[in-house]
Amino acid sequence: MRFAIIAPPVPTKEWKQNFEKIAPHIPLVIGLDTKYPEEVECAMVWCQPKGSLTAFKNLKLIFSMGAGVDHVLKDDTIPGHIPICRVVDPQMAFSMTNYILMALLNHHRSWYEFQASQNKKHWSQFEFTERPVKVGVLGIGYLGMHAANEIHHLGFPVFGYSNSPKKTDFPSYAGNEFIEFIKQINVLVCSVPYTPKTHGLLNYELFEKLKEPTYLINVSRGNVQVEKDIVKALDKGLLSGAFLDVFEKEPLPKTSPLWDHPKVKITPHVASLTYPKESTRQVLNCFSRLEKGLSLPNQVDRTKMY
Ligand code: OXD
Repeated sequence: MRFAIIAPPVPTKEWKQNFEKIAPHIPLVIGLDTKYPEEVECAMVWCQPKGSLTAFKNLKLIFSMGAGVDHVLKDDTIPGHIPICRVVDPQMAFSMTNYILMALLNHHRSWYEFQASQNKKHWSQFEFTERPVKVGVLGIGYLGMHAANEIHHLGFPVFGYSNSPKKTDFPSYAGNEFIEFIKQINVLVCSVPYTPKTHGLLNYELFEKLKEPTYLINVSRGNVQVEKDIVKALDKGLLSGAFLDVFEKEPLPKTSPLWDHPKVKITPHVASLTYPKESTRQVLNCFSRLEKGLSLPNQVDRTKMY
């Protein structure tokens, strides 16, 4: 029996080191170049090439090395009977929440304006006040809910939205209450999974329905946003700014107008990185439960795509 890591776009050295430390008895294959494909029973994946997993005829488990699973599911050759599980890690939630807080607080406390003053050696003591923020978290799954709770506990007004109703400590909306949700807010944090339903969700039509100029923070997936619509909405004042970690095409092409837009802040898909040690612990636990015929933690529902 072997495990494999199929993750062409990411460095795998740390994953390999952790795996070999935690499970020295299990041979690990990195990439697709193996003489023993039929021995691979578990594949840890991030953006595997389409069709690549079919070489592993005895594959029993697929484990997403990231919180999102769209990168796994876009490969429609994966046989339906193989369970897919994903990492759900409190440290990732901590990191994601801190990223969202960074974006939120920089906006709330006029950080960019103070920076501009500093560049001019200008003492702008009474020029910028705290911006009143009403934060909407679109997508209150594991990561979104963690962020929403922390922002709520800091004392900011928070509103949540999810597909199905959730029990929350703050007002939340579900299903066809979307318009009601976006009418409450002036900061929109997007943390939905990427599915056919969320494709292009952050578009001009939605921005036009916002009640107030809204600050957009997107930490979900680039294809949830329509970048030309974001630029248009910023220029028309429907959006007051955008703090973006994900893009329709990554790396963001040098020709993108987002790079130079004065109201846009960009980070290169780093809002929450996966921690190899905890992910390795989770994949080994999943596999051992599978072998014992037990239920699998954080198994993906392929019809919902999360
Ligand atoms: C993830 C990501 O899905 O980093 O974990 O985007």
